[in-house]
Amino acid sequence: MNEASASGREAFYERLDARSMAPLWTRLKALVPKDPTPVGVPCLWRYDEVRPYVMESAEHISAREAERRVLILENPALRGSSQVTGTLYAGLQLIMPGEIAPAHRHTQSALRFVIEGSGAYTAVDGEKTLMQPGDFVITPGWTWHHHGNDGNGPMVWLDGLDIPMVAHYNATFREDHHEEAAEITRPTGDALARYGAGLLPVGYRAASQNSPIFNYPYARTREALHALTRAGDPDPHVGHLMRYVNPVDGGWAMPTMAPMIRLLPKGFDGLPFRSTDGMVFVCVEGGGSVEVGGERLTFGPRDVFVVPGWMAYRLRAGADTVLFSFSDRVAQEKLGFYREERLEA
Ligand code: 1HN
Repeated sequence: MNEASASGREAFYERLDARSMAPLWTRLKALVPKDPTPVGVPCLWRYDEVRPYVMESAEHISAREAERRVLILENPALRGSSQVTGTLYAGLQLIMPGEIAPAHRHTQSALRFVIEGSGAYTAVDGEKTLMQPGDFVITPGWTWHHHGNDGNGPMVWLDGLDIPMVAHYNATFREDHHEEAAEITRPTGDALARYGAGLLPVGYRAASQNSPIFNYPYARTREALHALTRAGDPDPHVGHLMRYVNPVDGGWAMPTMAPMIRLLPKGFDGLPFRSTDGMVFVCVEGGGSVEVGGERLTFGPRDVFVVPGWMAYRLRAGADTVLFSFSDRVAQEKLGFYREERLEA
């Protein structure tokens, strides 16, 4: 191309720009790359290191004043965004004895994974559930929820929310309840009894896309995981990997976030794996390492770590290790985006 036509092109682009138009051909490869560029970086919060900050937050603000006393876990490559991955939010929430985190509701779905303490409850849509370490708890979008601590020690859990996903669609709403604690209309344990025993009330019609079970107690989960280890070898890439299920339709427990839990037997030396969903992990028991992006992060109980989507990673376990995780996989699957790859060592 000669100089005259090059400058003619540039002039053309400028005339387009003035009309809020642009040539696709200068942007096409960036708009539609060959494969995903990972968003954010691998990172890890060691619980022993962050716990003092979580506890100190109680000296600075009450749950009432804060509404939710949470320290956001922000991906170091996405500072200021409140994002832990490109599509997910995570934080550590603290509730002290006698406190109530007031009732509200919002479009976003939340999940809780209990890290430390006992005696606190969350109330969701008229039912309270007591939370124990390792319990997985669901707060479906637009349900009234508040938390309280009737115990005598601090209670900490990991919050996972689909905030960036809802923000992407600009579909966020919130409402504060007129009372601090929303009305309780069902006995504690009702949902688990009705929906969590391999039974369903005859004629039951799902009211939402969330599982009607809103607390999956760790004691039951743990028993299931250990039964798997007696029945066969783990998957060489991902270990004994299970997902939390909605008993109504067999699908994922939540519509936007995909919660899973896995057991890696002592000595597990996983083959590399990658998937398009960025993952947030919590080590529940045991310990090991994740090799990702040329570094190795070691983790133990209560540590939280992140593997960005489409980065290959290898999991290793130095003891029988349980890992909880969540990602946007369920949304990606529904939209037809999800891909995974099992790689060679
Ligand atoms: C929220 O409602 C909770 O209910 C936790 O515990 C974290 C982060 C942003 C917006 C709402 C909760 C939240 C949140």
